[in-house]
Amino acid sequence: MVTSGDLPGLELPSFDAHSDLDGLGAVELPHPTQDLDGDGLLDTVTTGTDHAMQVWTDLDHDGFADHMTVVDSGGDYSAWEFHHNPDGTTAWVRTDEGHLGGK
Ligand SMILES: [Ca+2]
Ligand SMILES: [Ca+2]
Repeated sequence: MVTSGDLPGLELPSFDAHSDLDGLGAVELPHPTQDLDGDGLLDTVTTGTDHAMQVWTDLDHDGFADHMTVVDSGGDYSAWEFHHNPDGTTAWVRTDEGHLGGK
């Protein structure tokens, strides 16, 4: 089990479901610890605080996160994708947001 305190070299800012990732830029995932899609290659790092948990996934294994999902302790969530624009710029784009069911 990996906690946020056990991620050497990974200094990701802490986000909640209402954070705006504008200007964040590429997020390096040098040491993925989980295999989210089950292809046998580690691709995902989970970080978090008492208030929110972030799941960063590097789907194409280039060492940089392509997706981020954040769920805060109140059940609100948002999902982001890292886009490479034709003009060479990059941006995080929110693809989903909402509230998890349950309590
Ligand atoms: Ca994988
Ligand atoms: Ca990637």
